[in-house]
Amino acid sequence: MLIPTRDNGYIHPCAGEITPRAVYEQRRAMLRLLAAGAGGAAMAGWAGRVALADQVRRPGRLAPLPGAPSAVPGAVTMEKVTEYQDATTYNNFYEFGTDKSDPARNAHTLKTRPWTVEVEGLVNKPRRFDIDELLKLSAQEDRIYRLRCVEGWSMVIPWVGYSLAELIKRVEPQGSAKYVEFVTLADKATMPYVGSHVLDWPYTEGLRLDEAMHPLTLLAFGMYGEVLPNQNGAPVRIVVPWKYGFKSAKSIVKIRFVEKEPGTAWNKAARQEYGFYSNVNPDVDHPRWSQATERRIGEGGLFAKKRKTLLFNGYEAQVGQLYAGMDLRKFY
Ligand SMILES: Nc1nc2c(c(=O)[nH]1)N[C@H]1C(S)=C(S)[C@@H](COP(=O)(O)O)O[C@H]1N2
Ligand SMILES: [Mo]
Repeated sequence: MLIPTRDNGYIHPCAGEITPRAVYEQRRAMLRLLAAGAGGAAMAGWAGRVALADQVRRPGRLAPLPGAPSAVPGAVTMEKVTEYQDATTYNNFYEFGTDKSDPARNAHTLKTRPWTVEVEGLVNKPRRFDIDELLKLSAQEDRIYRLRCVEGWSMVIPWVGYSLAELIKRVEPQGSAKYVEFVTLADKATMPYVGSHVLDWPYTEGLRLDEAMHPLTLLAFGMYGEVLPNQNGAPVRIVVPWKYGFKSAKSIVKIRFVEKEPGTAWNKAARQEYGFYSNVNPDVDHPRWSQATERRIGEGGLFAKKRKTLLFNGYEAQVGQLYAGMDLRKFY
C-alpha cells in the first residue's frame, strides 16, 4: 500500500516513518527549550527521553520489559533506530545457521526457561543466578546503541538491560582476575548447527576486566521495550557497543573470571582475522576487506549509501582512555 503525499510523491506506510502528534509536539517543545538556551546536561536528558519516546515503540510481539532512561554517558544515540523487522530478521547466530535469515527461522527451538547463569572463577562470591533473579538484580535501563558487525553492516538498537558492572561488583573479583570470559549455550537438541564444524562450540567471548566494568558494557535482557527475541540472544546477552558485533555474545550461560586472556570463538577459528580486542577501527582493515565504511541496515540493503565508520564505533569519548598508549594495529 502506498500513501500519496501532498507533493504527489509516495511514502511507504512503514512503522516509524509517520511521526505521531505527541512526538511531534515533544520535538517542538525541545526546540523551544534549545532556543531558550537550556543547559547542556538538562538538554541531553530531555533529548534522550524524546528519542526514546519517538523511537522505542513496542512492537507488541513479546513480553514487555520496561526500563528507565539511562544516565550513563553515551548510552543513548540520537540516530534513527533500525526497524524491529530488520533487527530481528538479519542476524548472526551461528548456532542456528550461517545465513543472516537462518536465526529468525530456526531459533524458535531455543528454550529460555529454565535458564541459569553461572558466575565462577577468580571471585570471592561465585554463584549461580536464575535468569529471573538476574533480571531483577539491578534497575533495567533503556539505551540506544550502534552495533557494527565486522562484515560491514550496522544497526541502531534500543536495548533494555543494565551495566554488566552491576553484576561484577556483587561477585567481588579477586586481584588476580584480569579478564572475563563469556560462555554461551551449546545445546545440540535445540541448536541445529551446534555439532557442525563452522565454529568450535560453545561460542565464547571475552573482555579485559576494565572493559567489562565500563558502564557502557551492557547485560541485555530486552530490546524495543520487550524481552529479547530468541534470534537476538534470549534470554540474556552481552552488548559491547564500541567493538565489532561478534564480541557481543548471545544466550550466555556462564561468566568466568580468569587471569589470562581467554580464547574466543572467532579468534580460534581465524587468528589472523579476528583479534581479542576487535575494537571498531576504520584505520585497521580486516585482512580480506576494508573497515573504513559501513552500510546501515534499513537504508536500502546493498544499495545503501556507505557511511564512514567511526573509531570505537563513535564511543571514543567514553572508552578511548581504556586503550591509551596501546598500539591498536598490534592489539587488533
Ligand atoms: N552465541 C553467539 N553469539 C553471537 C554470535 C553467534 O554466532 N553466536 N554472532 C555474533 C555476531 S558476529 C554479531 S554481528 C552479533 C549480531 O547480533 P544481532 O543478530 O542481535 O544483531 O551477535 C554476536 N553474538
Ligand atoms: Mo558480526
